[in-house]
Formats: sequence, structure tokens, C-alpha cells
Amino acid sequence: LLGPTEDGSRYELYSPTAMPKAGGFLWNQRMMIQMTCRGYAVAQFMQPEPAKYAHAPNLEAKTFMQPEQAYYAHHPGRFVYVKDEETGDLFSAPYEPVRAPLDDYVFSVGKADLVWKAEHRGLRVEMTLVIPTHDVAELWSVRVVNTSGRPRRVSVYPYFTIGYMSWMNQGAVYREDLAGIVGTSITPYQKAPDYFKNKLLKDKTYFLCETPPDAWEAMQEAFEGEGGLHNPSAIQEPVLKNSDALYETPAAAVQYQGVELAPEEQKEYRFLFGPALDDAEIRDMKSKYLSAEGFAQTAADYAAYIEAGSGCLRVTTPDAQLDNLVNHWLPRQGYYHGDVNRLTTDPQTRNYLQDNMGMSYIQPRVARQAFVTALSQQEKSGAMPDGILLVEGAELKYINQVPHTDHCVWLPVALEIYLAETGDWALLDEPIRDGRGETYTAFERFSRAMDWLLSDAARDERGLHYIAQGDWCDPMNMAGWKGKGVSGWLTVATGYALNLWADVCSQHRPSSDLAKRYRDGAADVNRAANAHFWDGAWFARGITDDGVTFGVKGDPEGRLWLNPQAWALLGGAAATREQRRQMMEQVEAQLGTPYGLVMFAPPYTAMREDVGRVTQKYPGQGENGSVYNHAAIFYIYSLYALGERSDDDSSGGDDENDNTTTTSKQEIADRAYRYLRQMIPGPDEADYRQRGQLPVYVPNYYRGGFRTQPRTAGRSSQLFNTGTVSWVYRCFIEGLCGLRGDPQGLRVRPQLPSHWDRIKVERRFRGAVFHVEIRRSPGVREVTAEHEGQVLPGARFTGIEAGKTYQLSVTVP
Ligand code: CEZ
Repeated sequence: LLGPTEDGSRYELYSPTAMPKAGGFLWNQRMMIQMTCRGYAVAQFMQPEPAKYAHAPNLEAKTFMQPEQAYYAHHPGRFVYVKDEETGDLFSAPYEPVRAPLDDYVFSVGKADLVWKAEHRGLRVEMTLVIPTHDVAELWSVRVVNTSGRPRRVSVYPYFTIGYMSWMNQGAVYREDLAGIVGTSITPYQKAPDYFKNKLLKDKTYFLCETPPDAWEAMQEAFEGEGGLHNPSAIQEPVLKNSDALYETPAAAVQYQGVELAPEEQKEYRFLFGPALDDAEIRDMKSKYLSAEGFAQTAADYAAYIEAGSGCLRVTTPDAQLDNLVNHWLPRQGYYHGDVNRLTTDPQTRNYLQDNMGMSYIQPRVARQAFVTALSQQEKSGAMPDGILLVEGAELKYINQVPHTDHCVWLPVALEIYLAETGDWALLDEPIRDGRGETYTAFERFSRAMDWLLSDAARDERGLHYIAQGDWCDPMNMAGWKGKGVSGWLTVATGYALNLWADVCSQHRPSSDLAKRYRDGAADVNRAANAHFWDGAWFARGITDDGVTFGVKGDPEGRLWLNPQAWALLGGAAATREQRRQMMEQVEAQLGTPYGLVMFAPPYTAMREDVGRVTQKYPGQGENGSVYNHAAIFYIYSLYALGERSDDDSSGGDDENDNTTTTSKQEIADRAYRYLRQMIPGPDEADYRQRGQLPVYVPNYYRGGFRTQPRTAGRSSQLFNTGTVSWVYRCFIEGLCGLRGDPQGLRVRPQLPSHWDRIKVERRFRGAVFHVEIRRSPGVREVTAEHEGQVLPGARFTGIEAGKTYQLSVTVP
């Protein structure tokens, strides 16, 4: 069905029907294109707000990318029809729209290109897509190969969707001077001032041919005719009719007619597809890109751009498929998030901080700048805004107009990773000026954010955190919209944030009482959480405006939520061993599925007006009880953190009346690994088919409902925008491999699953390269790390010199 290429750098799928929505994506800082194995495409570019140059057949709402996006015959796509001139036999590559049976099919996802091969009755079409590193355009090579062993005569028809561009003004013509079809339109608007804003929008879509075609069709309806897209009327005729589109839906179809192919002969074509402001820009793009050299140079440049995001970790474990994800795809997905911020001009603050925290491992300078950018938009009160504006004139849109209360929490969380990775404590002394003209150092701004979390604006008289219209869970919009409801997760997460910040204070301001102040604050928050949210075996999710505690034993739906448990483990609210044992047991029993941990269970089946929109989502979909990977990875990370803590502190911070059986460190590591592995599609075929996704990224969710809806459980959202990815990378680097930085150097605390005896790791860290061999040895009682025959005290490597390579040999119990 599918598999990696030998060095793991590509994944290949051999069926266009087994996983119809499986796809891959390419991006640069100005555009993104996601394409399915069957040839459908979703492409966006920034000007500066996201826009399209290939449209659906009707007006589309502007919204975020849709989970489980539905495709249909007229969905935008990139296709090549091939007609046998002797028999009239027709097929199309990659597979849509004709859906003719293929004798051979490969969809090959590379890190820097997408390739399809579709073979039908002795004719093969190979399509390759690359994009530039800085411009918005698609570079398509199409090769038609005669594999039949006899001479063939064919017509080749690339058909690229332009679609319904505008209700005000749209059309398309073939341009002899450009050798291509150009669609023109006016972006619809109503307000006069928008005329001036829209003036520079790229309202043209061009499809240029390196080899001028013999005929063309710029009118969608004329191309399709009565035949339908799977057998277009225009193709049933010998030659396309060369029509233009006059306020008719444009299309880009061209014909190379009567192409003679000797046995084994191939013809190669190149096309350029993209948006432009005017003819000058189209001409410019054409001369820059549309040639064999232009294509080769672009591919090489783009591959170098992708390579610059290859991350800091290479692993060789007993699980080769896992290695592929960690070595190739995870850093790539993290790089995408950090480099383009999901192609929005106003990322949600929590997304912005988490996407950039992953950049600490990939391009730390970008992460550093993100702290500065975010903190420069801090409010006077110390609170953080709902979104961070990235370009001048950007506005808070969609979800960012709904007040959420958790944004401050993410500051110290993201900072912890950044400092561990870089040791760049100087960031904290950086002066940062805000829009009001006030300047504070980064350190002061973090403190102000923490003070806000402790203030009356954020907490009620019980010391619990208001949820307003949402916390991390965006659609939990009605638990506290009247101003009283509180969040169980946010309360324990505040405990975590304050403790993290207290650690920073004790390092950076050792002589002040700041560390104590925030640690006391955390203790207070955690006390309140235990008094009001502990429900016997787990922490509740919140208390509504009307004082109803939810996420508790008595709830038939939404009974146990993962996030409060994960963050109570991280932040110390789950103070006793017994609490932790019960939580972990309940999570496993109530939330475990073969596709990972669901975010809560059971899913809601009807609106709960005192919880909100989340309960209206389809059961098992999105935040309503799917395997929402972001939530799952918090929990997995909390297990690794717990394992690490028990290494450093054998008492585990327990209180005296803790006399119950413990979950062993190894059991915790095994669980963490199992949940982590479940996040990756495969490696067995049934699992791939069920998820329907290639293991080239981690999606935001897999469907839940494993017990009640087994048919759809595990199905991927196909959405690669997710805060999950920074955390997954972190779990591999700092958790599983246990190679985390501290102010002095690199600490070694691997947490291998029990069925692994050894792994090899290459870790780039602060300019040096560490080759680490980790072996399990029944003889040792604690992690032992050696360098050049010397045991490293505390299994910590200090005195790192940039540019050097070190070999470490590590044994674990
Ligand atoms: O968006 C994500 C947010 O980007 O949902 C997460 C949240 O923490 C992230 O910041 C959990 O709620 O509004 C909705 O109902 C959507 O479902 C969004 O919540 C969700 C989508 O995945 C965006 O693609």
C-alpha cells in the first residue's frame, strides 16, 4: 500500500483509492499548497491576508483550513488528461477526474516536492510540483512516456482549475504573447475605502506553457460540456475550441495535439501556475522560472530552504518508521509552523508561542524574536492579547475576537524550552517597548504576565481562574461567558506556569524574593485546585457560571478530561503519589484507544449550554472527544516530566500519608512511549487505511469514538496546522532520548520503552554535535553517561564548545 523510500526521505503511496484524502504539502513564507494523492489542491497565498488563485465553483467563505476537507469533481485541482488518438481511450493523472483504472500508480511525497506517476495501457504520466522559496507560483513538470513498446499517437491536455474568481468581474483569455491562459477578476468588495486597499491585490491567475499548445479552452463550461469532468465534451472533439471566458467561469485547459511517441519515447512539458497583479508581473515570473534551468534552480533552492529546517535530532531505534518521522518529517512540520505561522497575520497567542517554541530546536533566533514580538504587544495590565499581529494593518479576526484567558500561561512554558535549548538567558534582559511607548525588560514583562495570572482580574475569590469565552479549548465558550465560570485546566496550568517562572527567577534573580513569591503563588493556586476540582480520582474540567462543576464522576458525557490531569502532573497540583496513580489509571481506562488518547470521554451528543460550542461538534470529531493530539501530547509530556523528576528526586515530592503502590518509572516511560507511537499512522496496513493519512505529519486529530463508532474511529483530520508538533519533537528530544539542556550543559536522562535495548542518537546542541549510544544494562541502577572513558558527574555534559563533536556512551537501568 505504501512505504518509505530506502533512506526514508520520501513516502510513497501505491493506490489512489485506498486513502483518497492522503496528501502532502509544500510552503514558503508567502504560500502553502496541500495536494491529495488524487490531484485535488488547496493553495493559499498572503497579500498580506490569505487569498486564493484557484477557486471553488461558488463563493467560498474565508475561514481556517477545514478538517477532513471534502473533495468533489469540481474542487480545485491540477490534472492532465491523455487521449489515445487511435482508440479514443482516455485517462487522467494523477487519477481524478477520469478515474480510469491505472496499471501503475505512485504518489511520492518528498520534503521539497510532490511527484505522481500514473500509468494506463502503456502510457505513463509523471507530474512533479515544486515551488519557489520566495515567490508565489507552482512549477509543474509533466512527462508523458510511451511504455507500450509500440508507436503511439496521443493528445495531452493539462487542465488546471481557476474557478469562480469573483461575482463582480471575471474572465479569461489565451494570450499568444505569454503562451498561456490568463484569468482576470476584481476581488469583490462593498466599502469605498476597500477599493484603495484592494488595488494591489493579485487578481489575475495565469497558467503559462513553456511549449506553446496547439489549442486551448479558457471557459470551464465549454471544456466540460455535457460530458462531465470525467469525460469532458471538449476532449471528445479532435481539437479544443479556443474559447475565452466572458464573465464565465474561467479554466486553464490546453491541448498538445497528435503527439507522436516512439516506443520508450517521452515528452516533457513545463507549466507555471500562480497569481499576479498585472502583465508585467506575469512576464517577469515567466522569464524567471519557465525553463529547464529555472525549474532546476528553483528545486535546488527550495530543497536548501527545507534543509535549513532539519532540526537537531537523528535517531536510530528498533522502529524504522518512527525514525523516519523523527528524522525527516517532524522537524519539517515544526519548521513550517515556526517559519510561516500557519499563514495568518494574527496567530492566536498560544499558537504563536507554541509554534515558535518548537523553533528553539530548529532556528532558535526565530524563537527569540517571537518572544520579543509577542511581549511588545502585552497589555498594560500584564495580560496577553488573544492574537499577535504580525504585519502592519493586521487585525484580530475570527476566534481572536472572542476573549480567552489562558494566553499568559504559554509564556514561561515556551521560555523553558528556549532557555534549555539555547542557554540564552540574555533574552531576559532585553528591553521591549510596547505600542503605548512603555519599556520593560523581557524579565519584567514575564513577571507582569505572571502577576496578572495571580490578580483578581484573572481569579475569583476561591483563587480559581476565570474561563471567559474559552481557554486552550477554543470552543468551550459558554462555561464562563457570564463572567463567573472558572477553568480547572487553567487553574492547574497557572500552577505550572508560576512554578516554571519561579525556577527562572531563582536562576536569574537569586538574591530577590521573586522565586519565593511565584512559588507561593503556585502553591496557593494548587491548593485551590485541590479544594475545588479534585473529584476523587481526577481533576474536574471547570465550574460553570451557575456553579456546576463539570468533568466529574457524575457526568454522563464529558466526564474525564485529559488536560487538567496532564497539567496537574506538570504543575504540581497532583501532589500525592496516590492522586497521580489514580489519574493515570483512569486516563488509561477511560481515554485510551488504539489511535491514541481521546481528549475527554464520553463525547457530548447534545448541546450543553453551560459548556458551549464544543458540545455541538460531531461526537468524536474535533474538540468533542477526538484523539485531539495536542491534548494527548501534553499528557505524554507530563509523563516524561514525571519520569524525569522521579530520577532527580527519589521522594517524588510526596506527602507523608502516601503509602500506596507506585507506578514504576519504567511503566510511566512505557505508557508515554505507547501513546506517542499511537500518534503516528502505521506501520501496519490496516492502521494506515483506517487513519487515511501518510506518516509525513502529525494531524490535529484522529476521530474518537473507538467503542461507539469503530467505522470512523482513527480517521485523520488531514490538518497539519497544530500546536502538537513542537511538543512531539520535545518529547522525543527531552523525554525519550532525555537530552535536555540546562544552564551548565546537556543533561542525559533517557526514558526508553522496556522493549528497546539500545538506540543511537545524533543531537545538535549549542553548536556542537553529540553522538550518543544509549544501552540498557541490567547491572546499572541509574543513568550513567561516559565521555572518553570518564563517567560524567550527574550524567551531565558541561563545557560544551561549539563546532566540536562529542561521543557519549550511556547506560540506563
Ligand atoms: O483551533 C485550535 C486552536 O488553533 O484549537 C485548539 C486551540 O488550543 C488552538 O489554539 C483547541 O481548541 O474554533 C474551533 O472550533 C476550532 O476547532 C479551533 O478550535 C481549532 C481548529 O483546529 C483550527 O484549525
